[in-house]
Amino acid sequence: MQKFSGFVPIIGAPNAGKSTLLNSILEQNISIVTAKPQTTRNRITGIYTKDNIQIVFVDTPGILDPKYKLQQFMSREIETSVIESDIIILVIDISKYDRENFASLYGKYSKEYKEHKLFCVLNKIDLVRKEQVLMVIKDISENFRVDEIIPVSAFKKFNVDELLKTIIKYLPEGGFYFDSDVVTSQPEKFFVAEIIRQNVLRQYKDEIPFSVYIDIDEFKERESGKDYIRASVIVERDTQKAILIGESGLKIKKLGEHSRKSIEEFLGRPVFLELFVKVRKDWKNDDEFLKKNFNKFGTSVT
Ligand SMILES: Nc1nc2c(ncn2[C@@H]2O[C@H](COP(=O)(O)OP(=O)(O)OP(=O)(O)O)[C@@H](O)[C@H]2O)c(=O)[nH]1
Ligand SMILES: [Mg+2]
Repeated sequence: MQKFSGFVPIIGAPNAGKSTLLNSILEQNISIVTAKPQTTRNRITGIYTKDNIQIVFVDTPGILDPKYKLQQFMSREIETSVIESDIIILVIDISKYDRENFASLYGKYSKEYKEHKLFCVLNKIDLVRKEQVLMVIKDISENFRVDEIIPVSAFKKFNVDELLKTIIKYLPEGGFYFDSDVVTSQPEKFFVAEIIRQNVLRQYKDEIPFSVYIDIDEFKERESGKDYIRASVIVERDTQKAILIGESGLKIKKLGEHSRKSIEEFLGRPVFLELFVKVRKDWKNDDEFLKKNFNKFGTSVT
């Protein structure tokens, strides 16, 4: 049978709902989601395969002006995923639609990537009235050239099927990039680190979550007994270390318990998780640290 396949990066402002959209399309929690902006740091592949169709979605970090080195690395993740794509999905939070902001995102991706198809996905339509949806569709179609405008609610899984059908219509002919049963190209280790980071984002307030890097020092699968996972929770300053640990170690204990449960759910088997808090001064601006660690778990798409 003739096959169709393509690379489809999902880009957009922080908090627009890109990761929620990926999870909703795949009906699996591949990419972590939180209420905080700048949740996603790496590009994350989510592979949809059905019959003769394969779509390699790539979730990306929210687009912003890099203020520190980590954000420069994050921005590069977006560029890399866009270069070799077939259709770019630009996700907009419709409840925050603003023509000027849209124009600057659009400008970048319509000029540099002329040969790509550009879809505009208006997300979070559950938060606005129908008139607002129609108004935004009108505004975008009158002022910009995009190939498709599709309103969805990634959270409520509304109209996501329609998006999928439309993507399929545009897919070029070509063989599969991955085996049919593969859902992602990241290794288990990556997800384990991300699950711990998601729990940090949810449990701690303010700047702590953004200063955390999770390193998996050991991941031993054991035939008999639980898998053993040792992870470092790396922060930038001693004061953050103290906050993370909490009085009498109560906070880190809670983080460990919650993370263990989510990891067990994800892996489908019991694990023994040990967390160690470490300080690496100002790691978010540390080129050497970032080169060595960012993308260490191989989030490359091919
Ligand atoms: N009401 C509503 N909320 C949504 C929808 N989609 C996502 N959200 C919420 O928006 C917040 C951000 O969602 P994410 O999927 O993490 O957003 P993102 O674009 O991946 O964010 P970054 O990774 O930080 O760039 C979360 O609290 C989601 O639950 C939607 O369709 N409707
Ligand atoms: Mg995200």
